[in-house]
Amino acid sequence: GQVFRLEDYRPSDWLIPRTSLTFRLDPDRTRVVAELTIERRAGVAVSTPLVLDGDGIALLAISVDGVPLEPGSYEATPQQLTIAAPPRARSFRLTIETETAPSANTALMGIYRSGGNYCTQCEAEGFRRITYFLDRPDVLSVYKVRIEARRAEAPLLLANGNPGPAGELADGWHFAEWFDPHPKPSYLFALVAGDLAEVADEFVTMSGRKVRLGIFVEHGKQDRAAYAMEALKRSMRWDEETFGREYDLDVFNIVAVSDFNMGAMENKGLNIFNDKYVLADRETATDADFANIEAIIAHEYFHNWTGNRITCRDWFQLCLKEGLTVFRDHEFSADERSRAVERIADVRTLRAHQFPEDQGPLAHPVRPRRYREINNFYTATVYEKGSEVVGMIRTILGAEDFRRGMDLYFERHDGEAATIEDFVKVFEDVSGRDLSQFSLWYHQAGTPNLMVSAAHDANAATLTLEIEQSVPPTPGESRKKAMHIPLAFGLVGADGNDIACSSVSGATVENGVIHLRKRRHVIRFEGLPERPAISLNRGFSAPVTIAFDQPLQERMLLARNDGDLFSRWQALTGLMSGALIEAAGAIRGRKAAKIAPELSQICLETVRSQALEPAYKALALTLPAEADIAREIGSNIDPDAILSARNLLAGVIATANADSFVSTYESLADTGGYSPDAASAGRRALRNVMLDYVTLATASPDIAARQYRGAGNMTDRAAALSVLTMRHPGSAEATEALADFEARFGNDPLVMDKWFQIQAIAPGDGAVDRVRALMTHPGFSLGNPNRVRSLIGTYTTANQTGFHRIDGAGYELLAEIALSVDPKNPQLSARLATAFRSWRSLEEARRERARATLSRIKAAPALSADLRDIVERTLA
Ligand code: B3K
Ligand code: ZN
Repeated sequence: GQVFRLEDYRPSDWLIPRTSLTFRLDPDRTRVVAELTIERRAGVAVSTPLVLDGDGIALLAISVDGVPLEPGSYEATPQQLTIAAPPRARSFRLTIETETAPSANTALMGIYRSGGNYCTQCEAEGFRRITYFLDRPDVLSVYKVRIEARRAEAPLLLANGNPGPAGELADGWHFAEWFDPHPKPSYLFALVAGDLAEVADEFVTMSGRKVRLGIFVEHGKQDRAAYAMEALKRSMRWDEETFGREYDLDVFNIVAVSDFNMGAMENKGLNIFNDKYVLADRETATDADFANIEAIIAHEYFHNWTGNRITCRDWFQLCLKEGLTVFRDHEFSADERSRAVERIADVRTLRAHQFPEDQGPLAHPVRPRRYREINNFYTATVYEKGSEVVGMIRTILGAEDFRRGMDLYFERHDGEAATIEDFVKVFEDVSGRDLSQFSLWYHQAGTPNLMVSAAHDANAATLTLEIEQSVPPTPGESRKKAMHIPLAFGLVGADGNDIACSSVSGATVENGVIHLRKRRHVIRFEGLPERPAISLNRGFSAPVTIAFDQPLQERMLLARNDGDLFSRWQALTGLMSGALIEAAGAIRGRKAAKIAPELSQICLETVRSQALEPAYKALALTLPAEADIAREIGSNIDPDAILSARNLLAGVIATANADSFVSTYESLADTGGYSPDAASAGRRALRNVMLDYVTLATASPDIAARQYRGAGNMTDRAAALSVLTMRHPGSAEATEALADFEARFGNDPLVMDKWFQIQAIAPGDGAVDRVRALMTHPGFSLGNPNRVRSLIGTYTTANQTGFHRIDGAGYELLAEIALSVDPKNPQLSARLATAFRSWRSLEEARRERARATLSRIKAAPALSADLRDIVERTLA
């Protein structure tokens, strides 16, 4: 496939200031008339040909300024339209009529059908499946859209911008027009037509303008959209208050569809959502679902400024909108919920998804320099690490200058297609700081590691910290430069309080942040007669790994007392990881594994604390996932030993604290009322963590079965079901609960996704056959991305022992599925195949099986560009 390179960027010769589209909708023969005002860019030679992008386009007619083009004066292939000698006038009108079959579109890019409705997805390069266009984000156009449809089939007709005229046509057809005054790139185009129910509301902006809000869902599901609407209004207010950003159209619409390749899409004024991230009520959605809905509604809304008003010059700049918008949605959730809990959750996500990417064959910089298939770059690195980089800019500048920089960004680049350089420059300009070394975070792939050692000299009353940074090699980048790493820290005294230390040398230290800029720093703190416990990377100020052989006593002090709650959590999690790695090693060497009793004790103190909130306690008591432990071990991974170690540690903590955990579980009992708010969700989270421990301690399914039967909401029901299937697989209680769940929710695909998910996680060799059997369930379909992700995605990413079965049967199953999905939906098959990304860190037998399966996929005929790209990079 073709390789696209950042350095090859050049502006388009042609512009399209105005686009007028008319759709005549039909499932099999949708007609599209595109009337484009084409303008030669100043300075471009008159003889320059016009070349428009297409993807599978069937051309019916073409004219220039109303005159049909002679055959031979243009060349139209499904992939491209070329007019070798366009008119000499600076600007002309090009009219293109094409036809497309939405019902045959299984790739879910361009215009397609979902649940009997028409909808579109154009990012990144889907618009070229609708008509020929300059389908690149730096070509901004003002769109007018007219939709014609049979009223009986599609009473609702939506597009971007503000509504215009609408009315009846002959033969039961009708039409609606939409006009979007804001110039936008084609990837933000959207159209929806069909029969959906509307939940309507209103928002008054900071300057007093009324905005009509609509959320469109399947008939009968209106009640389930109430939370999303609430979240939307809170997002709109928050962006005004926090960033001074006001909404800019008369209407804001959200449509929920059930066939969607990702979470949601920020089309101007018409967000299209995976219904999983809109629909929720107590009976059908968990607290995690509610939190995701809040975050994604906010994320897409925030794109209106970071993405739509200011868009990307080219797709290499994807993190310009995505990293920044993730940063904004994280901030929103932190403000609406609990900052410490949000931070811990975000870092867990980063480590679970971005770290393995950065440490494996798919590693790439936050701003990549080359790609073959852009759809494969909507990654955790671009999104989550991209957000961390924005967070570090704020840490370096301070909140005030950061806000001034954002203000300048909006002022300077509104209406433009910008670059990462533009973004970094505004912060340099407002602060007078040099961020050139810092910019390596955008350009250099890999997770930096800090090797830390500490020495205390009681006589001199000094503490010396030696910190050496290194970035491991990544594909195509063997030599790395030293980065600017803002490392927040604290020195904690024996009483648990922070010690102020004003005399530091060896690195710049500002407001509790060490600025590492060289490969090696020797940092000396003076006036410390006693050795404090060193709390490093507070708040996770930099996305790095740290190797620091810190004395156990210090780590326990931090796990009990660190004033920074993120770091307190980190200290406890670190102790758990240490114990798990040791136990996994012992189990593999067939030796007895020992667990220090203090660990259980700290867990108990954490649960009993009066000061800590339940959501924090729940996170603190959750053991690192098997994949986390595998990542920390790093090589020669044996998933079975890791699972055994994890069960061992969970059992030790459960048994040591059995009584106390039972009473905590009981004290948090559901008293009937239900609210999805963060505090209530935190209590449920803690109760459900306790349920797992209590189930382990009692070695009985009784309490979980009781919780299942009495559950008043989906959070408690799904948690009980999952404890039953994990801890007592095959028991009468588990079987009964699974059957009950299916009987209750069999007709609700989104809820059945949980049922698939819970069974996909249950560990061990039996998982392969279980997943195969579930694939024949009537509720399952390889055609729907949500189903595939729930069953197959969960199995391959969250079931380490099941997927990495030593005989390779799990890999073969994934290959089979990826190859059968690939011809229909390449984005989905490519995403599935990323489950192989850490194959090289497995122990030898599994590694060889994984290699064989990957090679088999690679050799299969007619792979999509998407899947080929992932498989080839993974094997390279
Ligand atoms: N911008 C979209 C993602 C589009 C993915 C295209 N393959 C959703 C988001 O990040 O908000
Ligand atoms: Zn986004």
